[in-house]
Amino acid sequence: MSPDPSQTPFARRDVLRLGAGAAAAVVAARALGHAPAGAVPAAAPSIAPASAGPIVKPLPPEWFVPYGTNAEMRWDSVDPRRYLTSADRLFVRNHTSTPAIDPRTWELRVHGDGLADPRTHDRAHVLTYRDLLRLPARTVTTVLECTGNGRSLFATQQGTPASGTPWQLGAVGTSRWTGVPLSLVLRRLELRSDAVDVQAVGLDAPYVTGGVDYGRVRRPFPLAKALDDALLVYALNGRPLPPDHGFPVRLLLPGWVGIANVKWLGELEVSREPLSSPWNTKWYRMTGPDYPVDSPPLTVTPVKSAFELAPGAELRARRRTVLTGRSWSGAAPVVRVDVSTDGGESWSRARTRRTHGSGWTQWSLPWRPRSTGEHVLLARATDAAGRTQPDRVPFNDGGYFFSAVVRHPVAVA
Ligand SMILES: Nc1nc2c(c(=O)[nH]1)N[C@H]1C(S)=C(S)[C@@H](COP(=O)(O)O)O[C@H]1N2
Ligand SMILES: [Mo]
Repeated sequence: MSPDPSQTPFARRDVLRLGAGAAAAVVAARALGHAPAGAVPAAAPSIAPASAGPIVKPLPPEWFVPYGTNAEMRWDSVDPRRYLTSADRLFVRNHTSTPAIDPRTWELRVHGDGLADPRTHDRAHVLTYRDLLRLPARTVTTVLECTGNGRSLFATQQGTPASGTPWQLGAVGTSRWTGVPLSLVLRRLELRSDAVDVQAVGLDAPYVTGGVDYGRVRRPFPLAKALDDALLVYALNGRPLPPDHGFPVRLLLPGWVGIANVKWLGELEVSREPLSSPWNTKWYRMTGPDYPVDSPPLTVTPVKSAFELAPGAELRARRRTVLTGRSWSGAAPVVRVDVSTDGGESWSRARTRRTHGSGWTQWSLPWRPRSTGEHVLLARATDAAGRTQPDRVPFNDGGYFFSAVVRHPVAVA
């Protein structure tokens, strides 16, 4: 059958045959029924969406530590009985502000010379929210973590502060994400065999810092990742994406640094040439005396661990407590966690629970502190790829990838 030029590759008759998942139907009903408060009605797609606010969702102080347009999850608020991070507890990292986007006018523009039928931005292939919801979907459980998670530990543990949001360890979560495989969309559009890169562009306001306008948040990634496990995500834990987490659609690159997961996705450029943006050249690369000038953009996240305790948490002497925490890695499931309750002198293997998908691994270790005073807890994880947490990590200017074993003080009384 010859292609009908009046039909987009995502025309109704085409996708009905494939059928839409039940999740998509529910999400569509919810999201299209209630456009977000403050949504721009019937705005022309080229008009920048209004800002809904730096962060829209409530940030109760018992769950979050706020930093302007960012907020991290408090580890002492994590319930050891719950594996998933709920949408209302997931950290937020906004370069600017959460935009209000109307799903009825939202579109994803796919263009570039890497497509078999190359298109400029103005003549892009257009995918609407409804188109997307009608395509076959996949759900994955995976970790989402900011590249700079743990940044403050460069100062507190290694004495070399790095500039940027002073995250402790809470810029991370594990959730279930539902969306359409990007491979499916790209294969329908048909690629040239020499296409190499895809650039994802967000619809939030251009990022201006230090008097320089860097344009919209955007970051390229290799086509191989796009065709592997990248998803165009529209649901978080079975519900429409919340505004702060990218409504109506975000990119998900499982196992990769937070910045790769572009929120409020509006555009994908597929190119025969390597693409770049300040988000893979200026930021989110290792720079500093210990790194070569041409160090590559950061992709897969390292192995890390956190206790489900506040720093300096108070514990009772001579009473059995169960220390709990979680460890994660962007490369492979965590297979082993060792915990020390005496500042690293001796170690015990923690009991680990089942890892779901590429999510984190929960662990526990009973402990009966014998003496009062300050104790230092440590947890060191190892993943199935054989990567483990070092005692120290070389400094980098951006304060990225603090994956050293964290010294977690507690007060025993
Ligand atoms: N469009 C857009 N996408 C973005 C960002 C942003 O500011 N704008 N922040 C990135 C960064 S640095 C991180 S860590 C994650 C955070 O995702 P979350 O806010 O849903 O937790 O989104 C990424 N995607
Ligand atoms: Mo991030």
